[in-house]
Amino acid sequence: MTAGESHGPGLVTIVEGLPRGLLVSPDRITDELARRRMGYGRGKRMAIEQDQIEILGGIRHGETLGSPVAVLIRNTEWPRWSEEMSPEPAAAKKVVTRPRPGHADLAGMLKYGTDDARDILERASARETAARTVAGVLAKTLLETVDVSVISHVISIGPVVSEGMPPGPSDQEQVDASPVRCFDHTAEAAMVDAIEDAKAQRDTLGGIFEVLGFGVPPGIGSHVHYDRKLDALLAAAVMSIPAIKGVEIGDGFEVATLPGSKSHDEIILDDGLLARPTNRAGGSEGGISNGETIRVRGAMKPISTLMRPLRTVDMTTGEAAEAVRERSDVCAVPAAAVVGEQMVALVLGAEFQRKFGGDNVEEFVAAVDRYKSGISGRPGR
Ligand code: EPS
Repeated sequence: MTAGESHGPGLVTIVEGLPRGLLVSPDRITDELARRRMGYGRGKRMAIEQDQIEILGGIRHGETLGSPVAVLIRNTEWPRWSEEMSPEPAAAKKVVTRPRPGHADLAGMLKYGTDDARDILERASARETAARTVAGVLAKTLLETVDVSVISHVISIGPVVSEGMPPGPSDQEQVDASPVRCFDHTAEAAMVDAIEDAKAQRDTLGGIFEVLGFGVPPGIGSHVHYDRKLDALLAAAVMSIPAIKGVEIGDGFEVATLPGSKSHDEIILDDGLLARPTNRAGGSEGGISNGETIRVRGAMKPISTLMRPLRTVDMTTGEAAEAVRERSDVCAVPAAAVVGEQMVALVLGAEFQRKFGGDNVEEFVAAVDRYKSGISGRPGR
C-alpha cells in the first residue's frame, strides 16, 4: 500500500507480510531509489528530489519484526508547493482545467467530479513509483535469501531497438552504467540521440523494457484460478506502472505469428537432468513457473505531458484549448524498467510467501530448501 501525492509533503509505503529477521539495508533502499531517478531524458525534478527515507515501523536493529514495515519519503519539492497542495481548507490558486490527452486528467475529473485536474494528476503521477520502489527492495531482499534475483534492461526507445544479448544475473551494474540502461552499447548511442531529437521537437518518447527473474524454481504461481496464475499476476503488476500499455511474457507476441513447432520449449535430458533448449514461454507455463528465467516486457507509451501541447478542451470555459504544460520528462523508459523490477519482485515475493510461508526468515528459507531438494529427486532432476 502506498499513499502520497507528487507535490504533497511525501510518500508513504506500508509493506505487509514480510517474515521476521530479514536483514534490511536502508542504504540499499536509498541506492535503488537513486537508480529509479536516473536515465537519459528525465526532467529537472529528478535533480531536485533526494528520496531520503525514514523508517517509521516494522524494522528494529536492521531486521524486520514481522509487523508491517512503514517507510516515508519526503518530497524535496514540498516547500514550493506547500500552499497549492496544503491539506488545510483553502481554495486552489491555479486550477488545472485543460486535461492532457493520455494522462488520467480527464477521465479522473469526470469520475471524481472535480474541475481541477490537479486533484487527479498529483496521484496519477509516476512519482508514486518511488514509494513502490521501497516495497520492491524489501521483496528483492526476501527473494535474495533464496537466491532469486531480479534485474532489468531497456530493449527499445522510440524507433531504436537493441539487438544485443540479454544481460545475465551479474550484469545489472553494467546495465546501470548505460545512460539509457541498455545492455547493447551500439543501440545506446542511437537511443540517446532519439531522446535528444524528441526534446528538440518538444516531443516525448516511449519504449520497451524487459525484467528478468533468475533462480525461480518450478512451482511458483498456479494453474487453478485466473488470479493465481503467475503470468497473469506479473502482467497486472507491470501494466500497473504509469504509461504502460502493453505487457509480454516471454516471446508472447512473436509466437502468435509462428506455428506450434517453433513456439514451445521442448523438454530434453541434459546429462540426465531435465532441461529446456529455449525459453520462449518466459519461465511460465500454465501460470506456473517452470524453472526457466522469468521474462516480462513492458511497453511504455510516450509521456503524455508535451511541451508542444496536444488539443484538448478547457473544462471550465468549454472551449477548445491546448493541454496544460507541466514540467516533465522527455523519456522515462529507463526509470520504468527499474520500477518493473520492483513490481516483478513484489509478485514473486508474495507468491513465494504464499507457497512457503514462514513467520521468520529461517522458516521461509528452510521451506524453500526442502521443496527444492524434493523436486530435485524427480526423474531427470
Ligand atoms: C511526472 C512529472 C514530473 C516527473 C515525475 C512524474 O514531475 P514534476 O511535474 O514535478 O516535474 O519528474 O516523476 C517524479 C517526480 C518521480 O519521482 O518519478 C508526472 O506527471 O507523472
